[in-house]
Amino acid sequence: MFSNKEAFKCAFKEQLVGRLGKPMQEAQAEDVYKVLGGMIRDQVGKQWAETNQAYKEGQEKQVYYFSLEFLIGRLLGSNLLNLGVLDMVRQALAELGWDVEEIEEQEADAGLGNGGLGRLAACFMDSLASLGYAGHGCGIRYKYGLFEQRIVDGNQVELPDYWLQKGNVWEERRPDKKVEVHFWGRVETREQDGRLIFDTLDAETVRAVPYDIPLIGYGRTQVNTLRIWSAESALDPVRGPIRGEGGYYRFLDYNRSVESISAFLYPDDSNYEGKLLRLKQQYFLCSAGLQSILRTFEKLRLPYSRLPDKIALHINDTHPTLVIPELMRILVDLKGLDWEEAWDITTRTVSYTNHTILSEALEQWPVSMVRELLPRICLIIEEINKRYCAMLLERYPGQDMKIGQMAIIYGEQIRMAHLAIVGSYSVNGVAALHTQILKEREMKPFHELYPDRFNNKTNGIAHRRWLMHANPALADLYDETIGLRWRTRPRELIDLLRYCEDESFKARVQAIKQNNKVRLAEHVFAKQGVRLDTSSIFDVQVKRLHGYKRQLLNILHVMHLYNQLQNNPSLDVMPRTFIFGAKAAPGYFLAKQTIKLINNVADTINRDVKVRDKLKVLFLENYSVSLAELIIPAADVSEQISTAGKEASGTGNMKFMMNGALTLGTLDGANVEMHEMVGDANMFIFGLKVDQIEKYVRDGQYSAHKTANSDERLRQVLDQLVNDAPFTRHEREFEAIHQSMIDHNDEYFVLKDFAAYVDTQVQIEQVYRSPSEWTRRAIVNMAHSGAFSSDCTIQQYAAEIWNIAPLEGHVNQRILS
Ligand code: B1N
Repeated sequence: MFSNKEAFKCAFKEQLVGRLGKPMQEAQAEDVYKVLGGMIRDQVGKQWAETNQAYKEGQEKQVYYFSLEFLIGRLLGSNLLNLGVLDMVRQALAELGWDVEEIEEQEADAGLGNGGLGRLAACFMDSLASLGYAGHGCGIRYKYGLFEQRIVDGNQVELPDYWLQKGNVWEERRPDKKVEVHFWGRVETREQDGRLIFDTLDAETVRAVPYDIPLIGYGRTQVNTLRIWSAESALDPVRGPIRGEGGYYRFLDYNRSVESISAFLYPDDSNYEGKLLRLKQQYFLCSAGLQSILRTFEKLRLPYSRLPDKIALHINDTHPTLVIPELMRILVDLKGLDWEEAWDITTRTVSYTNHTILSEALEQWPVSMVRELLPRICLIIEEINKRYCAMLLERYPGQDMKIGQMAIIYGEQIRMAHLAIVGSYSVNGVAALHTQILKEREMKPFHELYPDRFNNKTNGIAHRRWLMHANPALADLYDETIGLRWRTRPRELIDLLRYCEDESFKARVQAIKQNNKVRLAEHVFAKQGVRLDTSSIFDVQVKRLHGYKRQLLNILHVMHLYNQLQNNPSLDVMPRTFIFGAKAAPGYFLAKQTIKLINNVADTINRDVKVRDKLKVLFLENYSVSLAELIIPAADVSEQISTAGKEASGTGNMKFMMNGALTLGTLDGANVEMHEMVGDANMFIFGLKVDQIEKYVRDGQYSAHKTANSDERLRQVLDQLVNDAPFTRHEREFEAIHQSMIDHNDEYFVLKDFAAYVDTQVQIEQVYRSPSEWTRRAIVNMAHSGAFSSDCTIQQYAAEIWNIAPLEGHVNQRILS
C-alpha cells in the first residue's frame, strides 16, 4: 500500500472510510493521523514478525537497553521517513487536501523522559534499528509522562501529561507475555540436598504487562522492539480476595498501590530522591524485563553459561542497577546455579553507562527500605558486598578507609554506582572529558582496581530526526551538493567543507535558516502572541533548568544589555532575540525562581518601546521534543554554558551544530570534542576550565562577593534582583537567587565567568555583522557534525562493549538502492 502514490491514495481512502465509518469529507486531521498510523503499523507488522524470526533462527546475540526513560517524542514523521515514504505520503496527502505536518501534530509527544538521558535512549533505538543491530529497549509505560508546563504570571505551573488520552497507535498490548513481580514479604531459609534454599513468603504479587512499540530502522526492513511495562492487579476481581474483615477495602488499596507503580515519570533530572515508589519502579522494570528476556533465551535450549554470548544487558545510568541482583536471584534461586557461576555470568552480561558526577544525582538507597520492599534482593546485595569487601581487604590490607570508600554498602546506604561498577564488565562515560573525570577523580579507586573496565563512548544524536526530519530543506540541499550517501554515512557530511567558501552555497544555507526562523516565529506568534524579528540574531538556550547549566548567566547578561541600552539608547548593537525553553523540577525552588526571573525580564524588555528594535526575550512554554525540532533549526547561536566539569556530555550542543548554529560554550562535556574538531576559529569558547574550577573548589579561594564588587555591571544586575524595578514586581523578589550568588558563594561560578561571557557575546555580534563569515563558520560546524551522529556512537558500543554485528540483508530497497 506504500509502493507508490496512487496505490497509497487508494488504500488510504479505503481505510479512512472503512475504519472510521464516515465519509471522506467529514474526516478530521485526527482521523487522518489515526488511519495513517494504523497503515504503517499494518505495513510494519509483517517485517516485525520476520525480524523476530530471523533473530531466532540466526541465534543472533540480542542487546537490551534498560532505561527508566525513553523520550521518544512523536513517531509518525520519523516512521514515514525511516520507511522511505515521507515525501510520497506528503504529496499524496497534499493531493487529498492535507498537510502532513498538521497530521503529525495530532500525535501526542511521548514524553517518557526528563531530558538528555531519556532522549539519548530514544536516539540509540533509532540507530540500532537503522544499522541493523538486534537491540531493543526495556522501559516503563508511564501513564503520565513528564508534566506539561504552563506559564502563569511568569511562574511555572505543572499539569499532568496524559499522553495516552487518545490512544497510542504504535503500541501493541501483549497480555500473553505478562510476568509477575513480587514485593514485600519475608525470606525463610531451609536446606535441601546440602544447599541453602531461600523462599520468599507472603509477598505481594504485581502483574507486569508489556506493550511493544516497533522500532523501524532507516533503509532496512528490520524492526526492533521497545517493550514498555505496565503494572496491573494480579487479583481476579470476581473470585479474588474479598475474604475476611475489610477485604473489600484491602482489595481497593492493593489495586491503587499496584497502579501507582507505572503511573508517572519522576520529574527530576540529574537529581535523586529516595522515594519508595521510585525504588518500586526500578525493580518492577528490572524484574519484568529480565524475566521476559530469559524466557526468550531459554527457547534456545542453551546452558546458562552461554548467556553472555547471546544476551547483553545495558543499564542507562544506575536507575536499572537492580538487574544485577535480580539476575543473580534468578540464576541462583530459580535455576539452581551456584553463586560463583551465577556471578561470573552476571558480570559478563551487564554493562553500565554513567551519565553524571553531580553528587545530588548519585543514587543511594537506605538498606532498611530495600530490606523491607525487596527482602531477597537485599540479601543478595549484602552477599555481593561481603564477597567484594573480602576481596578488597585482601588487596588493600589494613586500608579500612579505602575499603569504606569503595564499599557497596556503607553507613546503612546502598550505593548504586558502586554496585553497577562491581557487577558489570564495562563502565563508560558519555564524553571524553567526563570519562577522564570518572577515571581520574570520581571513580579513581575503581579505575585502579578495574582499569580495563572503563571506557568512553561520546554521546550522539539521531541525524535522521534532528537533521533529515527537523530540517528537510537543509537535508535536500546537502543531497544536491554532496549526494545522498551522508544519509546513511553521516560522517560524509565532511564533504561540505569544500563549500564553506562557496558564496552561492552560503546564500542557500542562509535562506534556509531564514525560512526556519520565520517558521518558528509563526509558531510563537500563534501560541504565545509574541512577534519575533526574524532578522535579529536568534540566541537560544533550551534544556532542563538547573543551576549548573547556568541559565542565570544568560539572563544576567540580558539584564546587563538592557541596562546598557537604557544608558545609551543609540548604542549600535545587532538586534537580538534571546530564546529560553526549560522545565524546572517541581520541587526545585531556585530553578523555578529563575524561570520567573526570565519571564519578568522578558516582560520588562518586550514592553519597552525604546529597545524594541534591538532586544527581545522569549520564554517558550512547555519545551519538548517536538518543540525542539522546531527551535533548533532556527537558531543562530547555541548556548552551552555549563560550569566546566558539570555537564557530562550534553546532546543539545550536537543538534544545534548539525543545524548550523554557532556554539557559545564552555570547555565542558562534548563541547570539548566539538572544539577539537572545528577549532577556536569556529566556536565561541569562554570561561573557566575544569582544572581552574577544581583549584578554586580545593583551596576555597573564590569569593563571589569580591568578584561582584569589582565589576560595576555585576553590581547593578545583582541589585536589580532585589530592588524594586525594573525587573522585579515587588522588592526582594529574587532574594533567593541573590543569596545563592553572594551568601552561598556562587556554587556554579556564574559571577566569575560573567566578564568572559559578556566579551564573547560582543565577539559574536561582530562576526554576525558579516553574514558571509558567519555562514562560513556555520558550514564548518555542519560538516563536522556527522561525527556526532548516534550511528557512530552505537557502532562503538556494538564493537567495543556488546560484541555484536549487524544482521546481514534486510535492506529496504526503496532507500538503499
Ligand atoms: O545525560 C545526558 C548527558 O548528555 C547530560 O550531560 C547529562 O546531564 C544527562 C537522574 C539524570 N545525567 N544524569 C541524568 C536523569 C534523570 C534522573 O532521575 C539523573 N541525566 C543526565 C545523556 O548522557
